Amino acid sequence: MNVDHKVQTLDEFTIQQMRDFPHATGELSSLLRDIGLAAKRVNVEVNKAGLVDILGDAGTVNVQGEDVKKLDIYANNQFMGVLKHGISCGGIASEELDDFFPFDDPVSNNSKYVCLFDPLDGSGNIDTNVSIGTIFSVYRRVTPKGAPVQEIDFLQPGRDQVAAGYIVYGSSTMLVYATRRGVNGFTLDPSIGEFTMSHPTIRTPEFGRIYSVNHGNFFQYEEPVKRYITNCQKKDKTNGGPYTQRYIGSMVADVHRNLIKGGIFMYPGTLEKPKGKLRLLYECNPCAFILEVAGGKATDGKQRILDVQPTELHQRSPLFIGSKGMMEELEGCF
Ligand code: P6P
Repeated sequence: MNVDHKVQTLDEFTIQQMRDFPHATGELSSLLRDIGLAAKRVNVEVNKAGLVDILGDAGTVNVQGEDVKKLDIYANNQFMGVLKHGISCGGIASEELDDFFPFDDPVSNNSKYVCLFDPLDGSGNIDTNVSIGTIFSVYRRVTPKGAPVQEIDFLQPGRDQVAAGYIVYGSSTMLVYATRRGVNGFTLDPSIGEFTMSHPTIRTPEFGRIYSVNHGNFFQYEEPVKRYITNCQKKDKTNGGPYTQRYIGSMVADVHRNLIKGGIFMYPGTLEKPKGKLRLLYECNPCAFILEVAGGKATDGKQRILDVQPTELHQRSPLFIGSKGMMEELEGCF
């Protein structure tokens, strides 16, 4: 009797990954299932856009000085809740929290991992029904177990991530995550309420024809960036083009499209904001980890994103990320 399912759910896949590792404790698998559960709860509220009074401004401002939408808070609390009551995470850092949050209970203090989140990236798009997303990053704690996690557990370079992923709440809801073993994508199947494997072993094309950048800042970018963007505009059939410019204004949606189709996403620094807008720890690092595992590249314009040594939880970084060949063309402009 064949009892193997053709299409694995996220839970089945994470358990299979654990079975493949004899020494696995199951903590990472459990943590990823917790994230999948919180994502399903957030998805229900995101899909109710406009139908409930959960949308709109929450009347508060987060550490970034941005108006916080109620869904930001809801999403933050969902991810915090499942991890605090799980067995795998000692504490989290989040775009919606001024400081890191140690769970500080006997089970959590003996857990192996810490998580960082952007609970709802692109939240400025919530009220106009544009795709938004959650981004997450997982590290082993570096401080001794048995006591609450400390800030140093969160200030690790991105190359030390154990896993990273995102959920994109779009025309369908997808969870994509990477470990060193590969990048896999799971699409939420509403008929069974489970994320099911839809994009196994994702590899990003070495070249694409999509470049994503906010042209409104063009004259504020440094010369090499302007040179690369101009080169993109000059592409035609004779030199690997023509390119098309696609920019949703929701990083998860832009990065996901380019991961699948090939392309480059850029959020450069500007004269006014040399470090750009995106957050290193819970936006740049997880996306960079995913792209590198999928065969792409990610830099801050000067160095590999994953090699940057963080000094602050909410520090910003310029970000250039995408297909290897396109990233090398960009690097040739510096
Ligand atoms: P701009 C959303 O607020 C976000 O953090 C990313 O998701 C998105 O890529 C970027 O900002 C858009 O910023 O300045 O181009 O509107």
